Amino acid sequence: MKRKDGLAMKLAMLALATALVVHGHCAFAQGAAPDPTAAANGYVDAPHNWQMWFPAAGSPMQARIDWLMKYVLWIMAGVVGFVAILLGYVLIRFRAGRHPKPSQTTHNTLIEIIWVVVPCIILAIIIIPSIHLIYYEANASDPYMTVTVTGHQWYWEYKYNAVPGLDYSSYMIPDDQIKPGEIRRLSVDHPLVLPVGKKIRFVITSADVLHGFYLPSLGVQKYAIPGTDLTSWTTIEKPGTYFGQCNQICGMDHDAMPIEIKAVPLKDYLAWTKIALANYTDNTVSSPLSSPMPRNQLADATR
Ligand SMILES: [Cu+2]
Repeated sequence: MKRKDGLAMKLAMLALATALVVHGHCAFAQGAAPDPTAAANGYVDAPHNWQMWFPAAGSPMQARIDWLMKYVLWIMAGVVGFVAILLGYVLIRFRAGRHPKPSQTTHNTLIEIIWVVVPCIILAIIIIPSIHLIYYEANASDPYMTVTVTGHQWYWEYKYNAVPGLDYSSYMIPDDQIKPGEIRRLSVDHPLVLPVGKKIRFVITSADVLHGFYLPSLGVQKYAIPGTDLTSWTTIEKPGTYFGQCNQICGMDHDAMPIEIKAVPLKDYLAWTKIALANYTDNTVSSPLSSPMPRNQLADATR
């Protein structure tokens, strides 16, 4: 009996010690350095079911693109509506039953002047804001920072030109490893982290085939072409998580190379670069989460 008590006491002490260690470990984990990209978790920009328009603009570029799209759309709706009304009027008013003997008129100088001048005016009011936007988009000068984006089959590589050695790969998280808070087929293991309120230039290229670097809510869409650098830029207005996708068919896993951006305040971005430099140097990050061909494995597993 006494021996049993001793054993029970020892077990109780072991349990207490284990609990203290586990608690201590948790306390340590909680007390660990805060995630510098946490500020991006409040606002999430992702596509949703039955989405009809562009996503909410996250940059001045996309706000202008959105405005121009709607401006041209309403002009177009006016032209289509006007032509439909004219056609309807002609069909009813001049139908054979009502007009058995057709008019032989072939010229009307006033109408001919109108149908030349009015379309010219419509083209002018479309082309002026369009050219403004093209020049605005093309001006990638004086950025705060430049990121070289390289498309690979099938992942993206991000190189921070101003932070020597910061160059890493970003892979989609496979469907079976998605955790709460992540979005299936959009979330990645290592997102692109950028500061808000700063002009960011992207130099976009490819290591193998054509890819497309497309960020719908930030107004960026450029081909990634092997051997060629194309330039685009954006300024992200508020912290958040922004998603994009490769939009140039690039092979079997074209849909498995999404783009995830964590936009954070400048001080958080600078804190993140230090952590990233210690962990993501010289593109040595090969994802522990996925191989470059997750679909292949899936196909093998289900065969
Ligand atoms: Cu691609």
